Amino acid sequence: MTLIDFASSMLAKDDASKALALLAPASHVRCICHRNPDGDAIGALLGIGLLIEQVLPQRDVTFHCVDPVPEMFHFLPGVFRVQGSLSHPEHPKGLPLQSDDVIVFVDCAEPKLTEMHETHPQLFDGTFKTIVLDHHHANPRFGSVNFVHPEAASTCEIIVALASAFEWPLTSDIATCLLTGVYTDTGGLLHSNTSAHVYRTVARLLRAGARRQSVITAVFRSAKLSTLQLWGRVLEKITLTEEGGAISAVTEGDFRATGAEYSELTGAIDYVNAIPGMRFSLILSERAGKVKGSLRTMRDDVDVSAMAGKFQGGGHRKAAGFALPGKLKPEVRWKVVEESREREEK
Ligand SMILES: [Mn+2]
Repeated sequence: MTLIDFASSMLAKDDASKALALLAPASHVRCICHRNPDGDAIGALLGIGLLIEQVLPQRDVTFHCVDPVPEMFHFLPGVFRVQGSLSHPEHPKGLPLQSDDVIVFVDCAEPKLTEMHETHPQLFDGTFKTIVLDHHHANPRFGSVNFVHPEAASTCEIIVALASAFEWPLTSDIATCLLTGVYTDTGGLLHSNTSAHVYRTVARLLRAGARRQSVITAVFRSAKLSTLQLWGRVLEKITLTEEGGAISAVTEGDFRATGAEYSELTGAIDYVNAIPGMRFSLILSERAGKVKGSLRTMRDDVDVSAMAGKFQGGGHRKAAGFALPGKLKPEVRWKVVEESREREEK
């Protein structure tokens, strides 16, 4: 089976031609990703926008995210073009969207994740032609045309399939953006979502000249001093429970002492989860009046999303989380373990 066959098995032909029909008459294309953007959001945002600009050069393509692009992605081509929301100093109520604008949403599981659903409801009520590119199960397919493929490990993977289906050429810059999303959403091709199709996608991107070492260095081989010091505290405080949990916790004091932002905790859980023989791992972190819990497991017989559900959280079977109002106390930690265990034993 060729790559094109793979691509077309992933993409319904009429959706692809509908998307092209939408884009053809547009003079402006607004690409939007979700708040708190990760590598897939930024990679897909830049990847699809630069692709459209390349194949349909008469279009004015703009890139939008309500939150700033994290520093680790500043190496990506075109990243300086990412603007905030659609608002504009001369038009405080928003950029003067034109009736023939086409909006492209990437990696947004639902409208509110753009954080533009209240400021720009017209983006979601059918006023504009919209294209949704996403891989989240829960996506309600809120676009005029939807490429929603939960079987894809990343939104960038869907964009590569789309480019193959349309026979759109990938430049080295575009391939670098898209590889970033493929890598980050698979944890560097290590997560269980790393399918054969992911490897084919990576092969296609490397053939197109994706700068793999730049992505790896920026995303997986760089860490700020504050991050390492915060992780040091997490690792030092790991305790193993009789129930088979590897548990650690960070307080507001730990964030203050290391100078780390909350977001710098991301990734530490993979180390806590590395201890052989444990059923699950948990990091509790105190954040502005809340206690956030991140749960992971490597085992097929443990469902951490059910554990998170006990605390109004959720997620996937092997990675889940919750947030509770309050401060971090040892009692909270023990309660978490006991209730989860009771539930599993039922
Ligand atoms: Mn994603």
